[in-house]
Amino acid sequence: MDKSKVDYSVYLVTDSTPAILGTKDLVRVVEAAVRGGVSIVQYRDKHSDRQTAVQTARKLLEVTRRFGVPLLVNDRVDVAVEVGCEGVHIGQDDMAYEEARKLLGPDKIIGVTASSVDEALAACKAGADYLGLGTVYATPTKKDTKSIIGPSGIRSILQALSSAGHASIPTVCIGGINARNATAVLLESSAAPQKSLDGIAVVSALVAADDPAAAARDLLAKVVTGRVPD
Ligand code: TZP
Ligand code: MG
Repeated sequence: MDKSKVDYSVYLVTDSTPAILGTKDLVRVVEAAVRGGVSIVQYRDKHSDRQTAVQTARKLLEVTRRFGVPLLVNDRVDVAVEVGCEGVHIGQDDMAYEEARKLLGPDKIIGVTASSVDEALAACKAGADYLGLGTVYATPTKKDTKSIIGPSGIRSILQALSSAGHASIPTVCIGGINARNATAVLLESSAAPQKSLDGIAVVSALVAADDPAAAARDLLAKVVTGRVPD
């Protein structure tokens, strides 16, 4: 995989809790969502033990490889190393970027969460491959979320990235994004002509959907219309 060619348009972050997944099978949900147009998947699982996480990541990797989309693991760098997936996503309270890079090597994708201009610039300087910006809107999916920054907060970060010479780092936003608000969020977040978002990251809009393939198709259409060219 050439990490400079990753498509961040519709970024699926998984959740295995009954409140969001219901009684569905996670691997089937991911497969349907990827069929519908999801372009990158992050396996996020805050509850399973290591062995279960490794098993699940392997099953997801079998699906994502079949469709040629990258699989990242949230937080658990050791799990990503063990299964050999395409990379990780780390937050501000997780393993430091430098340590993750040492464990993963130069070719893997490391994404970093940023909620402020300072965090975004620091992640860029460290060498992050992409940024997850948010939280855009409060969401029941992540109750401990630090800062709700709205589309205007995203726009400030994009402006600062551009001014600091980091206009080319891919960015997605996360938090309360769904098919109803995706187009508006993309437009309102944009700091075009300097810098716009590359895509949207969602949990419940896909994982809780009755028809994840249709939901992914719908989100992709919204991204295609809402994304502002730089
Ligand atoms: N990080 C910030 S908000 C969030 C994460 C993982 C959860 C987003 O979930 P949803 O269901 O798309 O609002
Ligand atoms: Mg984390």
